[in-house]
Amino acid sequence: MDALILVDLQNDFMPGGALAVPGGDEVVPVANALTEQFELVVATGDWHPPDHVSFAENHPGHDVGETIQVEGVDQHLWPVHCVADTQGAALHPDLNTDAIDKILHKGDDAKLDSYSVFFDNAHVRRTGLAGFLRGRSVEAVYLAGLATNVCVKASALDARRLGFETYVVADGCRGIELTDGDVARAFETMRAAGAHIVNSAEVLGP
Ligand code: VGL
Ligand code: ZN
Repeated sequence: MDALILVDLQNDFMPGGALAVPGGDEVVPVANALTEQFELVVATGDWHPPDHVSFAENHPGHDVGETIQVEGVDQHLWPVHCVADTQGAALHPDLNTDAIDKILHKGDDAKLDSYSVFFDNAHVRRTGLAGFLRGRSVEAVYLAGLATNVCVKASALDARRLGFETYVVADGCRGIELTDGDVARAFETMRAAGAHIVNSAEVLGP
């Protein structure tokens, strides 16, 4: 079976949100169209406590955009975003939630960041998604969402490591260029790891 994984289509990642991804809202109709092709649809959400390690404001003397070391792990510092149970963490209101079978929250441990939908960034805790998918005999995962070069990339690389056939729907993703070329490099890295980069038209068919 194939599963569609919609990564972090949350208000804070949309234009006007706390960690806006340019054009992030443009992928919502693509995501809705894709859901009709899949029997199993998972939507994930960043779900941080206020004292989360990824928030620059929790590291006095450090600013948004810096990368610091926390217990031996590189931590990029972001503005406060997707705080659990806030409007910013809610899924985009136009997303067709009736088509979603499971919502998975990640990044809910104050000390661990979790870009990937499968593991935290230090790879010490699983989210449980791999087991959930295997329990439903999923062999191929299709990823779309935000942000291409952060959570989508980390999820695609982990999906490959976990042995899933991995498809990334390019026009269903948008990224944040922290450095020029980040998004193009992310697609290259995912492709090099064995992920198939496809367009929604190929998935939706004629
Ligand atoms: C994300 C930055 C911080 C993402 C999550 O969903 O791509 N980006 N937390
Ligand atoms: Zn986050």
